[in-house]
Amino acid sequence: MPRHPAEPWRIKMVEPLRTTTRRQRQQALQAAGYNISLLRSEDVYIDLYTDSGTNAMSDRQWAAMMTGDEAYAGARSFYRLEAAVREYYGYEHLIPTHQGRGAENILSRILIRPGHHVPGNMYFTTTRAHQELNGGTFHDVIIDEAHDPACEHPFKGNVDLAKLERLIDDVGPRSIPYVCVAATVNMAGGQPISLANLTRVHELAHRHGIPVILDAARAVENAWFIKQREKAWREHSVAAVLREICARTDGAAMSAKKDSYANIGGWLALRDPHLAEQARNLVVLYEGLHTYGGMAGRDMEAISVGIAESVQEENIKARIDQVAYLGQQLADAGLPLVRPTGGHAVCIDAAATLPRVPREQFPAQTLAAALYLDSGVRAAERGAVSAGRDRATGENRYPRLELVRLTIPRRVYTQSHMDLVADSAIRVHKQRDRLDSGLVFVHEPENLRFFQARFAPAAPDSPLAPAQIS
Ligand code: PM9
Repeated sequence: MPRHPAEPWRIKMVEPLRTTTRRQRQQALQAAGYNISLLRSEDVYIDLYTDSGTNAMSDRQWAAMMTGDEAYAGARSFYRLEAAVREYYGYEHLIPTHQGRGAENILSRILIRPGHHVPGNMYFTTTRAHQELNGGTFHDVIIDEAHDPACEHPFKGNVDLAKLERLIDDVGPRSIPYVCVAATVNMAGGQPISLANLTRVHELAHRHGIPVILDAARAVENAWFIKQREKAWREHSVAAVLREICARTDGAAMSAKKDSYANIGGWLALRDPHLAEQARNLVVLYEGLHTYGGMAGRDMEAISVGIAESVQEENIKARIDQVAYLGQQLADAGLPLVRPTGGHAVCIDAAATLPRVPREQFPAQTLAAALYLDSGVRAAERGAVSAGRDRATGENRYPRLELVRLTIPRRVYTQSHMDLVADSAIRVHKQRDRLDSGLVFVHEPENLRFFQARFAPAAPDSPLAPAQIS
């Protein structure tokens, strides 16, 4: 068993977990249409669906919430948040939003027009949805290595500059409203971008008058990887590296539900005062006043404190180490994973695990259902179901990465929970040959279908089918 460093916190309050029998899980899975997104959380034992809004807040955050200023206009809590974003991320203008996709909506509405092209280092579900809803076309300009789960490249989030340059030449800089850079890259398994690469992206984009917008949801995790893996930044603090990342961008969309340990909230930040003015004009339509943007004053307090905690080295180290601990156990047992282990999740290569399940029967959705059935551990599907359909052709998109994402909430689960997850994932892996068919849609929503879709086993003898479960 690998040794694991002690967490830099102790537990002050606990929430009981509910265990279930296999029969109860089978019933819950059926009721959820075989979609782990539709399970009731009370039927889940260890919830690794997401690290978004599921983090444990600190005593400092809870204390700050009591000081929330709930004034409709001009709340003190907004100005605290604005000061925290200026200090740690370095952006001048802050537009608060209810969560990340609120920021993406406003950003896409002010910058994207029909016929525009938006390059990015791999798509993200909500980000691309808003780009497309505003008439844009997303172009993946990430390095090829990011699409290869086994590749050990230390910065699989890097942009392929040749791909970006080719797109600029092909469509012209005037039809590219911005370059969208995620740090880390969620759909690649939480893989970081290097500062050297981001510097070149910024130079190339600015040479053509194109702004660079950061998806900052997990930029602190990215800063940690830069400090570990990029020699020039080894002696710098995570806080300093975070500032350097942001300095190479013109603004950021942020889901504060990730790095900042908050249960809800987000923001859009911009350097350009004219764009910020346009964003403020929209925030009052879609989110709330420009000094709360859909958040309560107490939420803004929790985020302000969370931002400062997020860059504390012992916190970020413990977070990444815990993810690596789980990853190491699965790697040692021979599970095919996205390598190296990323910042927020361990991702199992479901296409490699279940080679006999056709892609149109969704191997990752199938494997996630099997894992839940085994132990009550809920993972997330990050493959073809998440990728959705091409809006022009209506065809399913089949990304090369067909992943089951074991996403670790921050400061929530212990090493023993990770051991239990590893045992279950390994057990399911050992029985993988029994899964030779997958799932088919019985209900498919138009937008972000992975959240609310319903499925049925493709074959009556599937181990997931009711008759097969003892
Ligand atoms: N990410 C995740 O589980 C939450 C729901 S899945 C759509 O990974 C990035 C990189 C994210 C992200 C959410 C958002 C949207 C933007 N960018 O969920 O709206 O990982 O706060 O943020 C989820 P919100």
